[in-house]
Amino acid sequence: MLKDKLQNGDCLFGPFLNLCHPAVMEIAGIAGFDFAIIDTEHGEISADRAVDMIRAAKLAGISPVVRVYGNQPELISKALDIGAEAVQIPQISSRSEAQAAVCAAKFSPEGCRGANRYVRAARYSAADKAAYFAKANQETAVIIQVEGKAGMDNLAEIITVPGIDVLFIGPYDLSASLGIPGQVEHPLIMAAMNKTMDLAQKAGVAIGFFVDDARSAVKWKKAGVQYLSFAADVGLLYDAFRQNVGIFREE
Ligand code: 3PY
Ligand code: MG
Repeated sequence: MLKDKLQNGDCLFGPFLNLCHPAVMEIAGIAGFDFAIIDTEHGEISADRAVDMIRAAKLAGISPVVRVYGNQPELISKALDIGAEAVQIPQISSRSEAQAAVCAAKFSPEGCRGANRYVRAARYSAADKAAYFAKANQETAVIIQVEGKAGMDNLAEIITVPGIDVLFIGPYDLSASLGIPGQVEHPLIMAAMNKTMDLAQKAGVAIGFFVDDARSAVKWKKAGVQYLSFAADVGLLYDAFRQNVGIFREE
């Protein structure tokens, strides 16, 4: 499970998936990624398609993460009910928003996640009744995305919310919020990352970061970032297509 690996101190690497086919998830697993993020925020994927990608992930030995499209309890519980090992919540800008996200991801007494055991995550009721709810709280991870100026200003309070497994910085939205859209290598973004690393280290929370290329992922791995989200299936496919078309046209 993704959460065990994070707790072991492993550094995890995985792409966003915007294409809604289980084979894409399988290929990501076969290629050796640790996790893949099914992107229902920006991709074309809905929960009814995500579930087959989660099934494929389990077969291919890769951890399925679902990025929901908003900090809404029904989206968060649905992602976990269909079997995501982690839920990733975008655009968190205050302590109370982070608390609401964690609450929606945890069953009582730690949170307020809607309780239902006739779901895939509870093996459609085959899981032990009492054990399922406690186990789900322990095993599933909550990844909070801070990606705006307000969130950055409130980072010291956000990071102390109990139940956050990864504090993830979204450099693209952050760059847009800082008035430098797309300049993800800008010193302001690097300063935000350094601030996050300092605070996260003190709070004992793992950090996540998005990178467009594998070399940057290596750089952040060496700096101690534990959850590296790398590009997206569509961009990686485009790069491979383009590179091969280039080889063909040059001859
Ligand atoms: C961002 O950079 O804004 C993200 O959400 C990562 O894809
Ligand atoms: Mg974003």
